[in-house]
Amino acid sequence: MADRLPISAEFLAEQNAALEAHLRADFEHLGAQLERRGAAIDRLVDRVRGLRVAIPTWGVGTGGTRFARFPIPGEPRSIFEKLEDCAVVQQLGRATPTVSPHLPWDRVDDVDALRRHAAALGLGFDAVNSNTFQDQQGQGHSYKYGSLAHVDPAVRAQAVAHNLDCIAVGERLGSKALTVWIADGSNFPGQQHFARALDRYVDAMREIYAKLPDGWRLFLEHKLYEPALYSTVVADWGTSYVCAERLGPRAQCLVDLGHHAPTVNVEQIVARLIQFGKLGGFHFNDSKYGDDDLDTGAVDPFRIFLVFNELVDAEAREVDGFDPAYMLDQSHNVTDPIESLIESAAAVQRAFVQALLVDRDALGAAQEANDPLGAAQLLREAARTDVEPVLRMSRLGAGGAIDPLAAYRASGYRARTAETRTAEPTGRPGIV
Ligand code: PSV
Ligand code: MN
Repeated sequence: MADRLPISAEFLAEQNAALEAHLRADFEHLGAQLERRGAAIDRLVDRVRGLRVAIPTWGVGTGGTRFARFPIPGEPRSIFEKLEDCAVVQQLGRATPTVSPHLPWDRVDDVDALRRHAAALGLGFDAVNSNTFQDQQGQGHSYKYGSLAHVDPAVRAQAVAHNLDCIAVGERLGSKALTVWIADGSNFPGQQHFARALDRYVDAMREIYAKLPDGWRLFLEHKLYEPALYSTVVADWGTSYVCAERLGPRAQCLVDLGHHAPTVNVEQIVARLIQFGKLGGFHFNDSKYGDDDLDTGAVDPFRIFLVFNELVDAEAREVDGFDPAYMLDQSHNVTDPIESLIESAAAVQRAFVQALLVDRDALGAAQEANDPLGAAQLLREAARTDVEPVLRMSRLGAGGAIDPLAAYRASGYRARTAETRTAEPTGRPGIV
């Protein structure tokens, strides 16, 4: 149980007391409106309370671009401090009880101490992310020309060993999945043999898959480009799907919303992966141009609503084995990351509740009757419903803040960490 939450319970109660009467009035009003549409508001509160989205440990540090990084005073210097910031997001927002660690960025000597530290802050661990896109100090071989798909078997062996180490650490942390994203690819036409590179990747992944502990899943994260700028080995969901299929039932595809060509229909990809039993999970973020890693829902909230429309549809149809893991993956270059993560977690919850409001029988009927506008209208009606009172009531009931962003700003948390976290960070999160 959490025994050292970063924000005091008294402060939180004061903040909520100032907002509760208005919330109750708004909630009652929305409840009456939704009732006319056949939806029970209390049920929506229960549903949103059951939704969990993991925070990426690297997301609590200020990110950067390849031009510069602008650190903020008080940002975390170690994984222990990162967890404290994650705990603030969870304490106020109550949607993010787990963190997704990245190794070796989060490597510590005493893994059990890390797990205890997290538990004391009310946090657990979600999927572990491996990192074979950077060279680490003392490493025998370079990843400059790739990792799991490298032409040299010694480099592949090193990358496999790193992934197995991630599993070993993850087991001690209580994780149940490994997410593998490789930067392997090429910058020049002809540089890499497309088929051989993919074969090498699958063979290396087989070695990792073979060592998955019971109850674990292996998530394959595809990405169209960057840092490789001509081709990447696992470029798209189709490649990811075929690889996951070859590996076996516990290998599934992870969809990072920013890892596609700008015009790709991501919600259809999600639907396809669900249909083929291969949707493992998400890295949520938003983008305008590429892998921008902007806050979830910041640019195009309708897109994440459409993704959740597919997820809720799958759940309603009780699709066999449907159990996606929800995680954020964002880079915060101009904001306090805690604020961005609070808002992004709320954006995920909002899209979920709005998708729950879609009248699925009516949608099915409109589809069968060839009524395009009627079908689109059903989605729009759900997406433009202001479900904020549902999110707020859910947080209040779960011990969080009615308005987590306002509570965070009033708490003075960052000013406090600026006083105590004075030395330079020992490591820094990646910027990819
Ligand atoms: C790659 O762009 C990615 O989305 C992968 O998930 C990495 O693990 C993460 O970003 C961290 O930089
Ligand atoms: Mn990602």
